[in-house]
Amino acid sequence: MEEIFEAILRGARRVYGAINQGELGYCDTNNCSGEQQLRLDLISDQIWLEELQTLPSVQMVASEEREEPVETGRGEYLVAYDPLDGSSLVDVDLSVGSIFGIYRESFQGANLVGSAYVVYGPRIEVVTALQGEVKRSIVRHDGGLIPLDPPRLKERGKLNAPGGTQKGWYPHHRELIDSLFSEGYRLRYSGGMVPDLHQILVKGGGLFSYPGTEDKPNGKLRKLFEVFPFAFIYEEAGGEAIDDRGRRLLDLPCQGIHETTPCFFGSSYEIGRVREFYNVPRAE
Ligand code: P6P
Repeated sequence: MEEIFEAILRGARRVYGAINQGELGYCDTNNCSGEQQLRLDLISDQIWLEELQTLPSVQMVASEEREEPVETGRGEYLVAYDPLDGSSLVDVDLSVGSIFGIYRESFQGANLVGSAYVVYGPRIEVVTALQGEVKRSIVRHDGGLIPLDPPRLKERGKLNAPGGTQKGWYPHHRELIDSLFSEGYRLRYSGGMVPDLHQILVKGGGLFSYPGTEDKPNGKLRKLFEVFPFAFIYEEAGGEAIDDRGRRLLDLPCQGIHETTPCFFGSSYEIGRVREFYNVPRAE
């Protein structure tokens, strides 16, 4: 597993270099979720494939930007990644990220054994998680690491990151979001999943939600590349991560590698509020 995290550190600096190449524009292709691809999406994807495919511990990689997984060898791990999440925010110089889920045997939430994400912002930060351990570091431009305190979610926080097109929110979801604001929560939503979830994690708590909506009942965020890796990190940091039926996200089955799910990540108080407004009490 260590060699995978080392590859992520190497790739992070290469992707950051690509981000700073200038305006690269759009391709005339779409990804499997029907989103038009930026040249930066494909460049980042290629960087991650190059960094991961030669690792002896990896047998297969799957990318949000590729239809099918790529067999790379006979190693123990399968790596699913979102090469540059929120890439459409680069042209307005907002923070973006890369997300990694490390699986054993198959691409299923229950088989996730490690996660990591990179935030490309005023600095490059990397957060990695194994069972029982979350680490956070600044990546220096010379490749050195500056360790930071591990993030830990308190019982409840102050931040509310409500995703999804509000026009399509179900009434009970709107009531949930409004109830948090009426309790004084502050809006923190950039449209970039990685910085938005990183902010709540580092500031100690709150709620990030990307619900099912009338136009997208299964939500937008992808299980393998985005949802499962962050669910693992939030749980290891003392929080919770559930879907709109109150199920633990990491328990959800995954039939297709591009499947999406409604998702809620947060401190236990806020997840309790989700259960209340969605009428999905915690299983006894
Ligand atoms: P919306 C970026 O495209 C992304 O996949 C996530 O990073 C982000 O949380 C979400 O979409 C934003 O979606 O519908 O709020 O613009």
